[in-house]
Amino acid sequence: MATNSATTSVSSSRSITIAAAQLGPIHLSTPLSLIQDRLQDLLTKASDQGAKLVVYPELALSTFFPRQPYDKDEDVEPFFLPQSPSLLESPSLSPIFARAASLGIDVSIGFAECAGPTPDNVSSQTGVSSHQHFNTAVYFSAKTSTILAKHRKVHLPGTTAPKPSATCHQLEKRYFSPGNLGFNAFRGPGLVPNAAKATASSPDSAPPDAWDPGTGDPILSILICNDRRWPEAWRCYGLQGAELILCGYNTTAFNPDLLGTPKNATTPEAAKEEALFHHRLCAQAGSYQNACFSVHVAKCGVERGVPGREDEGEFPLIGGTMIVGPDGDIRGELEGEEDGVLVREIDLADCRRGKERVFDFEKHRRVETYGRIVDSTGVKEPPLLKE
Ligand code: ING
Repeated sequence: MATNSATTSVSSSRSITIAAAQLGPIHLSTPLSLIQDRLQDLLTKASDQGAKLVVYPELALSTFFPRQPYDKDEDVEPFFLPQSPSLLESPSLSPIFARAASLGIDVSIGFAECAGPTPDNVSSQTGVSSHQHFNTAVYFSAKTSTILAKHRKVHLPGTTAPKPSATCHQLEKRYFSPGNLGFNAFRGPGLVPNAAKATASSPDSAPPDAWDPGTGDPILSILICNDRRWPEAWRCYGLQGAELILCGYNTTAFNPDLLGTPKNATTPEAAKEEALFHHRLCAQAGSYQNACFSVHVAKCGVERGVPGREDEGEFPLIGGTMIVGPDGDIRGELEGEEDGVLVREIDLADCRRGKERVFDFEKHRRVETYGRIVDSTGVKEPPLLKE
């Protein structure tokens, strides 16, 4: 069990001790009960180090099943959590939430969500399922014992159909619909003392200038894996004053069919190093450019298991679990690719420097020049030059 903690001697009024709860591989054959034991064990380890907020990876309740081509609904459905009973009562999640509530710890966790039958006006991803499926993460508040927020992964990498020649696949577009909830920041109650609260004179619909920015309950946001590669996603949260972004991921270490083979990274080892470089680049840039903390939590190591076949198959996932500060600085990174917790005390007041100077959006952004960002989905090149 890799653990790593560092605490500062002086706590400020907006300090929170947070934990990244990294998971080693979950194989196709790993029983849910064992996964739940591992999640509980990480919660205990984080609690023992004083954490008040624990972040688990993307798809933390199953193997990364989009690496395999499934054709039948009944083969895929078992990976998904049904909405009813409510997620709070879900047999898969409720033991974690119950323990978190008893420890007074907030939890963010990723899983495959079944949102019920596909509405008539929505085409199911590829006909693999008659249900609407999302790659989802929720935030559970210990103070209120409720699920405060849900994010459905917007950016789905890979393809809808397996490539015949591919050795491993990235089929999230086959099994999930793009997230339909957008990017909505939310506040976490009970995490910092003396947070400014809505009062009769400044009800929760009060205009944003009714209170000093950065004085309310912490402004939290959720990204899932590939979302972190898209600056637009980060900026949607930055424009809501996000102070801490929670991001779980399952990132492949070697998948030439998905990523191509760069000239300088032709071996699996070199490909893994490149994947780690891009992971850190996205995390540090996103935090810096939006003056916010971010915590990135891996499910990592080599996942195994191929449905209907004896051979185990190998799907290597990178580690790189880390906590990044609002200046893009890495506050801590976990070694290894097994279950482990990275605990850090962070002071949200550190965000003010960037938010009130270099990235004071109100002062420096020029939205009248940004039209292309929402008007164009793909690239439109300038016209060719004449001879
Ligand atoms: N996985 C990967 C991710 O975005 C990927 C897919 C890997 C895309 C490497 C590009 C480069 O981290 C998921 N699950 O999104």
